[in-house]
Amino acid sequence: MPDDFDVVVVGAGMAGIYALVKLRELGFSAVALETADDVGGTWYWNRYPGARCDIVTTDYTYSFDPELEDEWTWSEKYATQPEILRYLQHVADKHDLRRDIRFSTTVEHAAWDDDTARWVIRTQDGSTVTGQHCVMATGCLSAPKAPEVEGFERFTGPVYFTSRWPHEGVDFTGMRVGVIGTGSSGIQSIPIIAEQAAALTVFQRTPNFSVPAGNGPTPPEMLAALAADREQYREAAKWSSFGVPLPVPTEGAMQVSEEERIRRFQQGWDGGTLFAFTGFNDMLLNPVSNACASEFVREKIRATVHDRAVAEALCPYDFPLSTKRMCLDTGYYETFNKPHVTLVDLRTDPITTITETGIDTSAGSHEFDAIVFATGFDAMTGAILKVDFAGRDGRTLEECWRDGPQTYLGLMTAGFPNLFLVTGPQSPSALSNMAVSIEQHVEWICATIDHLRAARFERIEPTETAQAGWVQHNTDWGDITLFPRAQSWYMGANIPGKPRVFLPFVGGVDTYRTICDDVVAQEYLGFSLSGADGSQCNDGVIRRLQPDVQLVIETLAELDLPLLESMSPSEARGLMAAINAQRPPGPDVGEIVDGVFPGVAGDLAYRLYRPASPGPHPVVAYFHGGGWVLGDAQYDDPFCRDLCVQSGSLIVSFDYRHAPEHPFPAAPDDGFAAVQWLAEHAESLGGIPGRLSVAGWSAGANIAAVVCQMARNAGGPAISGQLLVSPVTDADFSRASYTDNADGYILTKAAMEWFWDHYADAADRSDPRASPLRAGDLSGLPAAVVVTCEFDPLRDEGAAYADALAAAGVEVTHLPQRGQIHTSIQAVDVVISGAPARVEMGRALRRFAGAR
Ligand code: NA7
Repeated sequence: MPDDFDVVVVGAGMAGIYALVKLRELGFSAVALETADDVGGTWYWNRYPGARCDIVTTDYTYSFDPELEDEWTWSEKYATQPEILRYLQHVADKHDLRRDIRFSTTVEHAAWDDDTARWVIRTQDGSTVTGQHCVMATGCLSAPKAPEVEGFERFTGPVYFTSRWPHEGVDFTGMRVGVIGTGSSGIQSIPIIAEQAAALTVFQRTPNFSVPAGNGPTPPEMLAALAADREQYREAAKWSSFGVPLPVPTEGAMQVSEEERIRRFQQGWDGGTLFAFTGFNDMLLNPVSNACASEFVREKIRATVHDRAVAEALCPYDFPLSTKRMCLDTGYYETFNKPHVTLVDLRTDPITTITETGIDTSAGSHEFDAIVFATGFDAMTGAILKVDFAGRDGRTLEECWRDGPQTYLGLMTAGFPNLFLVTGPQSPSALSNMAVSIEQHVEWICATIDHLRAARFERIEPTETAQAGWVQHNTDWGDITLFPRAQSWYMGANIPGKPRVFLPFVGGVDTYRTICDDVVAQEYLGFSLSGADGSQCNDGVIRRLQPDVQLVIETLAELDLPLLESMSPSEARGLMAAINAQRPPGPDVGEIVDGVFPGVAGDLAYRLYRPASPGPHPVVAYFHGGGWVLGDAQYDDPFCRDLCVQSGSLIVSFDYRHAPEHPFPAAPDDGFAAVQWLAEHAESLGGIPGRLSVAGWSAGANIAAVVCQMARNAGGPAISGQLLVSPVTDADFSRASYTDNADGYILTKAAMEWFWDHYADAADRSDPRASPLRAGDLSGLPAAVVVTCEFDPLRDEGAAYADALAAAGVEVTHLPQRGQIHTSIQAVDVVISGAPARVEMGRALRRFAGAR
């Protein structure tokens, strides 16, 4: 009979240690299986010279045992590997964990036996243990990458890997040493190896950004913040973005003067932390802000390294700052001023082979006594996939993850019941302070196992729906950042053949913790729980909105604004003007001209946006949103600028008379007058005569659609296309999107009723000039692009209009927008996830112009 446990933990590093403590506390039988002959994980293996933590060590500690804080005093701001290893050994000893750890034991294979509801786990010596649950505490950066350099085995001298450094240390005194790799491990070890070696050659494939660590005793202000109120400090860490309490920035880097920007960059630089550039809130979102910070660091490199060519070779240009993990160094760049240190830039002089005596590059041969590989890890998935997992249906984990990891919350995988991942892919993991993330995961996992026991369930497993939703959400988060622009291990790009997907969850430790808590609060949403007595499954997707849309909704909710329907039109107009004043301005255009045109009942304003390119340009009549009640020609200013830039067209945003002062049909009548006027004046405005399209958002899209029908009915003017963004097309509140999205997504059903009540009498609402979907004949209308948003009460009527146009033979493209709400798709520079749709809209207008 194999040994049987409630829980088998794989790994006895920081995560495995805490898992054992917690499981024991809850009365579960547990064993940890560990390859090494001691605890420590990362801190057991990575013993290379200069190996240190890159999070201030007082933050990189357990919080579960407050006594530890008194028992342990860290000697430095960034503790060395031996000191951190001693700390972890101390914790293991203090909690008497070693009796539950089997050292020198490597898990090779694990198969789920559904009949017994147990994982059958085989180790390298052929022995087997079973456990109801298996907890992978194998770390994110623990499976070293293969050397991947031709001729690797030929070198006759010693070869060292930073990730598997000899316990007795290495003395490089008097040696000629080659180091391959300039990530964190290379950058930490190179200055120290240079102190010993007679000659050091650094082989650099991609230069990295590194900030001086400013190491020394822990800064008194950090100790004081901890000492003042430890509990509060730890709580703040748990609810922070990175697992470290930091001030939350409120400004983007481009919102301050250059002088102020540089001042704050310098302040961050002097602070000596990984978070040197988090003083602005857009560093990982806005390429322009990021480029400024990148150049700041490059300037520092140029100012430090004397040889200009070497300095330039050390300057990173290939990826935005922080999209590969930032490094912290002690004298790294200065090392290249030493006469015995040489840099080989592998981008211009690649390695051709390793030989018996050294390394050949395309430009020559380098002789060495020792070679050091600091070439990194198969990050985040490598250590998990090293175990050959066979799940419920016999499918292997490797097979299921062939196109990238499939997880729910980074905690579990469908088809693999009771298999838990600590800081797995698609959780904040490597983008956070691991100590904080490990504690959160271990606590969530243990509470879940405890819940199963209490509720008499034997198995838990995510549903395919929940998992697919989470994988999408994780990708959506990555996509609004600059991370996918780097060939990094976050993207799996450092391993040949590894799928290129963004691995960690980038929404922040705080957001992630809220999500995990929400899942539990919603009866384990997206998990299926089963046992002899029955089963439970509240299936669903935990986050369906685009991440930035969710943030906008949360931010507005915090403002606790009055409901639209509780206000008078003039109060609503005042509120919207105040909100709009806070928006980012949108992109620069060539020129903006304000003017007037003759509306049906007198002059009305327009605002013209001219592209920077030489004219004449195609012309677009644009109608703003605001439910026929709110707004003016400048109401959608950022969106109009963006449309102008994206389409290369002259956008003319027209005012029209508003309800309730001027109810239906004043708005479409003015809209039609505007289009007629624009057709006649296109040339004098700098447009191409005859190249006229219409566009609008929301009620403005309603006007645009109606104007197309009016122009068709009147025999002109000729309109070559209509871009309808979240259009109102019908006064029918019974469609599913009105029920599904009645509330909670900014534009509510009640608000739409309020708009309609001000705009049109019941009798008028079926007039096609109010509800264009009601037109008997939709044939002969201009080509249309209809954009609808998933969480918009107007979604289904927009889709219905697209369908009806298509049925009438009109050329139609329908662009449904996943995870967007009525007000998000045109929110330029606020909702980044809407940017691809805005590019599509620009293309549509270009197509219309070309198609005439
Ligand atoms: P990293 O950060 O993955 O760095 C590995 C380095 O090795 C990096 O500069 C790589 O260049 C380079 N590398 C990898 N393979 C090769 C080959 N075949 N030829 C030349 N150069 C190569 O690993 P680290 O161990 O330094 O740090 C890992 C994390 O541990 C770190 O981020 C901290 O969180 C702690 P590339 O950039 O791929 O061109």
